[in-house]
Parts: sequence; C-alpha cells; structure tokens
Amino acid sequence: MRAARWLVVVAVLAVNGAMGGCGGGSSYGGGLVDPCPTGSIEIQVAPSGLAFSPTNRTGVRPGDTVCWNFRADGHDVTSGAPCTADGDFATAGVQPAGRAFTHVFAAAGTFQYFCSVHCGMGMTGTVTVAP
Ligand SMILES: [Cu+2]
Repeated sequence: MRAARWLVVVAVLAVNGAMGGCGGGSSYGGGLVDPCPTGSIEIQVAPSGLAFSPTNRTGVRPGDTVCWNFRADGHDVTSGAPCTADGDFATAGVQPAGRAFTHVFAAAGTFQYFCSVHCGMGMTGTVTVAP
C-alpha cells in the first residue's frame, strides 16, 4: 500500500512539472532563450520607453538568427504589419526582462513586427534581410 501511494505522488508531481514548463514558453516560428546566442543579431526590446532598438534592423543576411533581447517586462514580439499578426513568428505572450526570443530569417525581404500590447502607441519595427 505504501509503495502504491508513493507512485501516485510521483505521478502528480511529474504532471505538474510538465505543465509548469509550458507556461510562458510557447511560441511559434522561433524560440525563447536567455540570453541571446553568440552570433545572433540583436534587437533591444524597450531599452527606454515603448520602442524597439534599432527600430529598423538592417545588416541581416538570409539564414541569420535575429534575437530580441527583452530589457523590460510586459512586451511581446509578433510578426506582421501593424497591428495584425501574420503567423510567421511570435513570442505568444508578454515576456519578462532578461528573456530573449530568436527567429531565423531564411529569405530576403523586409519583415514587419510589433508589440501587440503597445502597437497602438507605435511600438513597431522592421527587419530587412538582404544577401
Ligand atoms: Cu510593448
């Protein structure tokens, strides 16, 4: 009997741990990391005020990893023209300061993104990818 109870306790803990791991970590088309990986091209998220820095990121080549470095709490990164998500990449929720989010840009082009919380206040940016 004692062994059976232990099994139940362990199973409950395992399920809780798995669910906790999902919270805040979901994303599509990218990955949440901390901090930005070496060699990635960085964009600061809200280093001072409701803006990305640089607002228009150039110098990105196809295959490069862009990393958004969250400098303040309460922002997200969502791809698309302001303020409509296009489903290409997103953090799927606001992130805390210290978090970072990566996306690999495979093709050339100019890609718009925004913070869905503050898009109406002009918190938008672009990444220009060129060979
Ligand atoms: Cu924001």
